[in-house]
Amino acid sequence: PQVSVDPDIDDTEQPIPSQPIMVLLVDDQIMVGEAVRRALLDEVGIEFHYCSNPLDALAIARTVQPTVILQDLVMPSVNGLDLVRQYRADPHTRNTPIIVLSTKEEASVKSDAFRAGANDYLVKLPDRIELIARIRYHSAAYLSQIQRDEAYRALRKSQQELMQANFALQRLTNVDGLTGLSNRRYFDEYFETEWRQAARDRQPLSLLIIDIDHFKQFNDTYGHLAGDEVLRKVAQAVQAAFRRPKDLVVRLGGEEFVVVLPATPLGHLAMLAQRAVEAVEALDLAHSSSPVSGRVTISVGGAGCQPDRDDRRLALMEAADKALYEAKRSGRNRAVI
Ligand code: GH3
Ligand code: MG
Ligand code: MG
Ligand code: MG
Repeated sequence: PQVSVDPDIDDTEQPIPSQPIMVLLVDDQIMVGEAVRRALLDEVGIEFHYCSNPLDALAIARTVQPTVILQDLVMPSVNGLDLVRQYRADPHTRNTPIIVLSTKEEASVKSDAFRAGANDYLVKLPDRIELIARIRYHSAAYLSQIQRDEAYRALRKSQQELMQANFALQRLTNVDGLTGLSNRRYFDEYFETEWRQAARDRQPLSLLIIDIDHFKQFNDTYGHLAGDEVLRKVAQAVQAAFRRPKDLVVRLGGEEFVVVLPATPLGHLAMLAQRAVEAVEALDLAHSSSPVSGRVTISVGGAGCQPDRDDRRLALMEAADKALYEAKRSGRNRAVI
């Protein structure tokens, strides 16, 4: 059955579980502490913490994690403004709303408090209604900011996971499982792209097709697993022989490989193909049933051209294939361009 999803239902509008408001009052006068405690006594959802020694304020703020700090300015041991600056510098209280509570009414003092990082300023002792309204207002703003931050982090995390999954999928789609080289699917894409780029840039494009010699006999002699190991080693050696960033080595299928060489003129091709032949010979892998040299060898066919129309692309493949056939026919373990 179809599950219908109502686009008008917005998850973000579901009721938010109410978190308790935590008030931390820092004031050296016990009487102020008592007055605020009494003011908040019957308030639902407000928890009150009081700190009379400003030297303990930062440590208490870190443990209590208040949703709002009520901060006195004039205290014997510490300047309240310095304390406000310290809350702001501390990662635990960097964004915690701070309401300064002070007997001072001068504009310049208020201005200093705001500049130090306070969010609000109340002259002591404010009336109960106003105090509670400000506490609720600042706490709600703070808590919903925290929720937005968490939702944002969750979003970022799922975006990252999606990107990783995408990356893994790309790999599965484009990479040959046995050798780790690019596969035929990716070759088709890359060859087409590079062909068009070369046509635009008026740059030559070359191809090498590589085939392991007498590989059927190798499997028959040493077994399929040993054959797989040879495929991996040959792939590695050929890959290592082509170092330019745009060179692409592909396992076309079976024991056949192709190398795409953008911006490579035909004149360089014989040398590059020979490099691959020698790299595989240098692996020195025994192949006793090979009539060529008793070692695993490859034959290489190469062709290059100046790309123009799209429909000539196949002709380049065919030319390289023909050259490979010629390399096989003339004795293997060699390159023909
Ligand atoms: P030639 O020198 O003319 O290329 O002879 P060849 O035996 O290499 O050519 P042929 O096309 O007759 O045989 C290719 C062999 O490659 C057949 C198959 O057993 C082997 N082969 C293809 N894919 C794999 C593979 O994934 N693993 C292993 N072990 N062998 C493979
Ligand atoms: Mg004081
Ligand atoms: Mg073959
Ligand atoms: Mg072969």
